[in-house]
Amino acid sequence: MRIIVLGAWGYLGWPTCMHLAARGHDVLGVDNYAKATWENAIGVKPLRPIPRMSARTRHWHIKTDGMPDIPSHFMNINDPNPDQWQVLDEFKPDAIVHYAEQPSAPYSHIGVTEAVDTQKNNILGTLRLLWWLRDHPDVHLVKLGTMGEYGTPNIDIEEGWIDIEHKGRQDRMLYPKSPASWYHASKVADSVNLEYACRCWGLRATDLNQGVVYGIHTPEMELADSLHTSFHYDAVFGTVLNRFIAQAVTGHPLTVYGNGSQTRGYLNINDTLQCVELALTHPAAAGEFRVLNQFTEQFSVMELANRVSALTGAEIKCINDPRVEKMDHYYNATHTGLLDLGLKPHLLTGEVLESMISEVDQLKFGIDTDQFMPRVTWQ
Ligand code: USQ
Repeated sequence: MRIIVLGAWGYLGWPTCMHLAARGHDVLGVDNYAKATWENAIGVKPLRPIPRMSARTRHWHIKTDGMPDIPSHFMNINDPNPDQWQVLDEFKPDAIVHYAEQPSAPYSHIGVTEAVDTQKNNILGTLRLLWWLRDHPDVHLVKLGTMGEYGTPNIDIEEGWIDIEHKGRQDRMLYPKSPASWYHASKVADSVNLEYACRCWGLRATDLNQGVVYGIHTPEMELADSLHTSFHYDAVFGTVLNRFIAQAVTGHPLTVYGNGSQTRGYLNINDTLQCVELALTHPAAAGEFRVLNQFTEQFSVMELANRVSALTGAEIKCINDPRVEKMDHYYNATHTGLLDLGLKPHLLTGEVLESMISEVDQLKFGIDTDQFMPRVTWQ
């Protein structure tokens, strides 16, 4: 297939480019390095410096033999210049994987500038992409959504749609949303716009409502050290398990927010790659807005902390929750769609945790422990 990856420089974007190229697909990686601007603005860095796309492309070419190259292109999808979309016209993609969004809930709560920036970047960038797709309705859009769109309702979470009976009448409607941050609210708006574009213009789209991702390593990174992806452990861009591991190897207490009973869906970064590939190779039908809940296991934050602590001896510290989120809540989310398409989950075994701990341990002298405590609050 011919596939464009938007947001190709990111934590998931670059491993996705490599995963797809290694399987023989022709990939074009697109990014505008906005993430670097957001990182600089708040003074955080990934654990290892991340080469620009041109360097990655070169290293990939040198290290792989017979695999397709990964060309890259600089583009801000939220730029109003209509001419820039010509690159997409010329590439003639079968599908577009869309990761090109501000990915952090805490970032969107720093202040009004960051909240507006997040919603503008995410919602309007996606809207411009939908207008390009309007003229290319056969191109399948695989868009990264989030489980945090649903919040933590006191009923089971379905995959995007729910059958409702109300006053004796029935309908199939989008599952009600209750976002957990301004960032999650931007993803809700994206989903509404995607569904409308499929209904109105007959587009084909898959919304992958992803849980919290963990992991640092994918098989393609074994080809060369320079092919690694970004790993954040700070309180803004780091996700919880990645942070706990960085805290454990530096002797910092594990920062459990509140009593740690908040439960979420989680998945290994390697399963993100598998899920995206499954969505690409089993496209949504014309006019279909397909939603797949993309996670493999549910954990409470305290369960994760206990597991990291059991392997490392790290202290667990419950601190005031900087977010507005429920404790001791019901959580049961359906996630059968991707399993039905053939997903073979990599579960969070002791072995997987140990290998993550050992990889981060080797890099521990680069960790800035001042970045562990949360400084952004929701209220
Ligand atoms: N948490 C702690 N201690 C920490 C960090 C987080 O207890 O040091 C808790 C949070 O309060 C939250 C949970 O861990 O309840 C998950 O937080 P997170 O920062 O790992 O993830 P979140 O902010 O929810 O966002 C991440 C990604 C986002 C993606 C989302 C999937 O950054 O891009 O959309 O996971 S989900 O959470 O399912 O919405």
